[in-house]
Amino acid sequence: MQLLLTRQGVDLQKLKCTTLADCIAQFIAEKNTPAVFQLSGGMIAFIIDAIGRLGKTQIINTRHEQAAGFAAEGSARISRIPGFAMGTSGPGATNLLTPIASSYFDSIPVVYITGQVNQKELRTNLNQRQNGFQELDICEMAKSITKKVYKPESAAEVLVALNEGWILCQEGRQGPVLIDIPINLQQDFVKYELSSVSARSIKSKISASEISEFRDLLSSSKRPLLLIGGGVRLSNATELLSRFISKSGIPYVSTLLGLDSISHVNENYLGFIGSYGNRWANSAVKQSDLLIVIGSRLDVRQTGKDISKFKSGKKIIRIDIDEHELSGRISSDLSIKLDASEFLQAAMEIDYKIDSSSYISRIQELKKKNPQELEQPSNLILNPNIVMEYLGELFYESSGFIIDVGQHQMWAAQSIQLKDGQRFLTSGGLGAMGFAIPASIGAATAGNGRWVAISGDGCLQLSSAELQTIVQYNLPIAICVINNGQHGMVAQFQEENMDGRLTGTRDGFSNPDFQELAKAYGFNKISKITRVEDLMSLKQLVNDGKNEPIFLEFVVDPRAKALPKMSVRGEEAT
Ligand SMILES: Cc1ncc(C[n+]2csc(CCOP(=O)(O)OP(=O)(O)O)c2C)c(N)n1
Ligand SMILES: [Mg+2]
Repeated sequence: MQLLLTRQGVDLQKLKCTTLADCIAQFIAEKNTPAVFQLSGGMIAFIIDAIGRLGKTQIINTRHEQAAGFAAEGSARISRIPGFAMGTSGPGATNLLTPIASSYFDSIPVVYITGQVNQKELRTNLNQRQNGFQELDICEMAKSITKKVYKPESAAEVLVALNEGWILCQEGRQGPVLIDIPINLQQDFVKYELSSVSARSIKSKISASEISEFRDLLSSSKRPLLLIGGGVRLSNATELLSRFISKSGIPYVSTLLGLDSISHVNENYLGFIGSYGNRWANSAVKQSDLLIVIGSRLDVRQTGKDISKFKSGKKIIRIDIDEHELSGRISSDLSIKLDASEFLQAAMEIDYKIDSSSYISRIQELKKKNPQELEQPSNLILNPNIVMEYLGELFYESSGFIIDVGQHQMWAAQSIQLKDGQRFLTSGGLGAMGFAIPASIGAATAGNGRWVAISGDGCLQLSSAELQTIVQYNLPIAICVINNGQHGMVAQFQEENMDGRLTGTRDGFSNPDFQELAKAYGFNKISKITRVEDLMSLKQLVNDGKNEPIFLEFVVDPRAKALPKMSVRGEEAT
């Protein structure tokens, strides 16, 4: 990238100069990101205008900056190209903080760009609260939830930040960067030429001693089990993993974020683990004598609070790209700091095959005896686990499911059987309500086919304005609202810990008429299901609305719970 800054008033055409805003637009266009997601505002308007004039990158206008950020995350997860989300200074920037945290915790590369007030308006005395209108130090606020924040002071520094930030968000453990650009710089004149810089490969190799220790642990194990986390998908190692599984014969279980890294239609798949995991999957972990954890940070939701119980009777091998995770709450017998695909490539070279059939059939037997839907009370009017199983079948041909946060999230993870390659996106580390609808907008912008957004009646109300975005861009998203008339997950927590008082979750909670809401936003394919017998009726509607927005509401029994649950009274986050 070459730079020539000039003063205003020169003949730009002659010098082949443009404004910095135009350079930013050009930079983004070269990166082929599926879209820029944004909500307008004066301090970002020059950049959005430049992107619009250039006409090479789609602009998706969301109804809230938080939605723009989640959409950029959804887009990045599907396209594997960093997403771009933008907002104006002040409230636009603070509205981006939640998705910034979400993409940080779930390691998704997103470039967030905020407009900032004119440099002349910036406060010089830090004891002064604010100088310019909507002036706010977003970099200071976002520092702890980004890989890096950039506060450029000149147009040249903006271009350096763009180039560096673009690379940084993708290398090593991925994550967001933030670039805060004062409005006066956006109008500076700059000469811009295509940059040839691309992401550096910082992958390392497994050492000979690590591989031999791994081999030794494997050969002395009778019941090895792979625990698959989100890192496998992030390192694009899903194919490699499935080859390693069939070559080695090792059975596997998955975390919430690992669910779409693995095949669900394989007898070696032993289910979804964790505090709301399938009973048989947690039993598989308990019975294993060697747990090989790939790309999972093993947080409390996965292990439960009692670490010694989780570790008991087994050796643990951990593979993670981030050494800070390896030295986190769960220590291991062998820890390998490596990208999952590098590890699996090395593992493929090992001559190893185990017959796990008796271990697998013991777990499959347990699954037959305790099917997921029987975890619920028997007299439910509409059992949510049955609804989820059915949604998996109904949307068998869809590109993926995007799930919100709450009981419905756990029911989906427990009961949807994903087809190979089908995606399952959810807000893992942050657990942010309101994620699913905007993230599905990003997914549908970046990937082909039908996308299914599963939201709760509580979560939907954090993002319902984005129904307009879905209809405006005619995105092929099927919204499935699981309506139990409450913030079910927190109500469950209250029932267990607060003698059944349901303040703010069922008491004092209300919903609009979702059918009328969908109609008002212009959905044409709308349906409401209250009985299990009516589920089949959706087939026709889904077929008829193949490429258009669909809105489905499932009224499930409020007595349904996210079960089984391993918990410690009052200490586990909902
Ligand atoms: C932004 C945000 N606020 C609060 C919470 C805490 N929380 C977790 S689940 C949940 C209830 C979600 O309600 P709903 O969407 O109806 O899902 P349900 O549990 O009923 O299936 C709440 C309030 C959160 N995770 N995120
Ligand atoms: Mg609910």
